[in-house]
Amino acid sequence: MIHYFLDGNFGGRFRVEKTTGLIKSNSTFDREEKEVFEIVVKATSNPDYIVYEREEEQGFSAASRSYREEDLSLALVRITIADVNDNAPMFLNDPYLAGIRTSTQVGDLVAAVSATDPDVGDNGKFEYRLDAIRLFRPGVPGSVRPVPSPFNISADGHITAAHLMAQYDHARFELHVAAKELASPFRVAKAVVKVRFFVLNLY
Ligand SMILES: [Ca+2]
Ligand SMILES: [Ca+2]
Repeated sequence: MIHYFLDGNFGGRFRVEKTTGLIKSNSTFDREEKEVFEIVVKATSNPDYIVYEREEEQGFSAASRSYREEDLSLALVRITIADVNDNAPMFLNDPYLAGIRTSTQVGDLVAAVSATDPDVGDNGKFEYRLDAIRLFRPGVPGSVRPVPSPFNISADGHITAAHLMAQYDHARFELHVAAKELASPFRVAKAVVKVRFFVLNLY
């Protein structure tokens, strides 16, 4: 009869069934915390085999310290934690402040926003969009939504002018930008970009 033991406990995240050799988990996992685990399983006819716990040491994992390739009673098992989409995108700044000139042309860069999502693959992908644009005119209470949109946002978060900006001189804008996940549950991160015109110093 063969008995199986984890050679080293490695934080107790896994256990092996002594008689079947099935490896089971003792805990929950988060790929963003640790993606790959290596454990060593010992097969022996000794039901009272004594396991010595090993810790990570000097850059060698506990598994690499107990595993010896020439010992055929030992198996090195590499366990990769699959990703779940458990992180929302996040903007690196909020709010963003941008200054433009009345001479700004169509296509000129106004601001660059950036978000991150630590998940991998589709779980880490998102798209930028402009949710709302508010235009504040000097001397006019409140704000209006300019139509058509005076700005565009690109796939890499670059906000560019879609109109000549001279018509908005002395006004200011608030752009509500979003980064929306491309995978379920499609979380949305939001940030505000405040756009003002540079004041020219005339001497
Ligand atoms: Ca995500
Ligand atoms: Ca994840």
